[in-house]
Amino acid sequence: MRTQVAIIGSGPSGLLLGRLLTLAGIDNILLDRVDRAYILARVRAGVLEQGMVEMMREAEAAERLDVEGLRHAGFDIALDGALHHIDLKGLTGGKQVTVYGQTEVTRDLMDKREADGAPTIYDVHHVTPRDFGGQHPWITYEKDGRTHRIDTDFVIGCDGFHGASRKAVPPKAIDTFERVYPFGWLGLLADVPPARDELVYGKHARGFTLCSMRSKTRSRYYIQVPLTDQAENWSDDAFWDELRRRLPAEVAETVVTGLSFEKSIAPLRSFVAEPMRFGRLFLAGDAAHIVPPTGAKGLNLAASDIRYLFDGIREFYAEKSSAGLDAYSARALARIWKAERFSWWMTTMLHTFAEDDAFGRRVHDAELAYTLSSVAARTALAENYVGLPY
Ligand code: RFL
Ligand code: PHB
Repeated sequence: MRTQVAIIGSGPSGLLLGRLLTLAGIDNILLDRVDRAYILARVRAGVLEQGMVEMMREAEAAERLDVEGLRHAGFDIALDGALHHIDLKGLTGGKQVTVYGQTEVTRDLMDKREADGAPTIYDVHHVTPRDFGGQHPWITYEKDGRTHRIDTDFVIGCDGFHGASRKAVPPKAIDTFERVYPFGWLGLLADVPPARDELVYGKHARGFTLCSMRSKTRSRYYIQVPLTDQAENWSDDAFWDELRRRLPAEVAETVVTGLSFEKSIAPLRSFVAEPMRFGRLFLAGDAAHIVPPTGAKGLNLAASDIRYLFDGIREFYAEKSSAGLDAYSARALARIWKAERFSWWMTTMLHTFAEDDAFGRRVHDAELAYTLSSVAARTALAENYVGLPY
């Protein structure tokens, strides 16, 4: 088999790139180690920056997003029993975010891909990029007990943090930077109306909370838990009680409880791999970087990577120039590191750290108190939250 671009991973990064390439007349194959239903069962991001929304429009996949996405002009931070409003729109000169689940983004892009007749090969094993240091890379993978080969111009690793692409790079060619946080987020999804119209990020002595949503009838809540906790040991009742205990009374009173249909614990991690290009192998999205979810940046960073990468690939075929591809890693990393900083900052400011001494606790509290009290600090928060320019 031969294709112009072989993409490993059919998450949002791979699907978005695939769709843009198909629209540009560049043929591509997507490979994933699991199947469509499994990918669509993963519950992840919920907040889209305007740049991501515009990428979906460019991909001609935003019909449903434009109708069902909820535009949010701000959010609240809960502290010491009170709510403090962050007026995103007012502080950024009119910018907003859109609440629309990653699952729906993925479904919309998969549906377009199927309508395009563009190939996706699911349930593949042992995907291995080969000879990407030269001009003629190829991939091998196993499916149904047989080994297959794809010859290609480029291999794109969109296979997430645990994928095979980054691991195919010789360790001495790659630098990694990592911070693992000493807690996780227990998330719950339920078909109940959200507590409020906007998101609430809460800091409390018992730990962080987040009140989010997927729609006007579906809520997504998170609470900070120790990494030693297991989701199956948290009953719905225990979750709702703990959530309400950490929220100001005016929010706790409006939390509508109900049966959960998803409950899981996500660890929090910051991670960057540099560079993001190795000859004709390119990394994008979670394959190259991870942020803790506090700043809602992971999916949005995947979108900016795909912006730079797609422009580079298109330029390569249309103008026979590799300038965009040569610049890809540096352009992407410049934006990634700013989002890494912001996500780390939001995380340290809003969570409780068991190992903090009294000085550390006071400084974290002062960081938040300052942010809430200063227009300059709230403007910096808002500017980062809505998304820095591409
Ligand atoms: P994905 O989504 O992990 O997709 C990778 C795909 O690659 C496949 N794969 C392989 N295929 C073949 N061979 C292999 N060896 C393979 N290994 C893996 C996988 O099956 C999968 O289909 O990466 P991608 O496309 O880069 O997308 C990144 C986003 O998923 C991620 O950054 C966000 O979900 C992060 N995130 C959030 N981001 C936001 O922008 N806003 C948010 O509000 C937000 N909230 C979140 C989040 C992530 C969370 N979790 C669970 C980590 C909330 C949570 C709780
Ligand atoms: C979500 O709705 O899943 C969500 C929203 C905002 C975040 C993280 C996750 O910062």
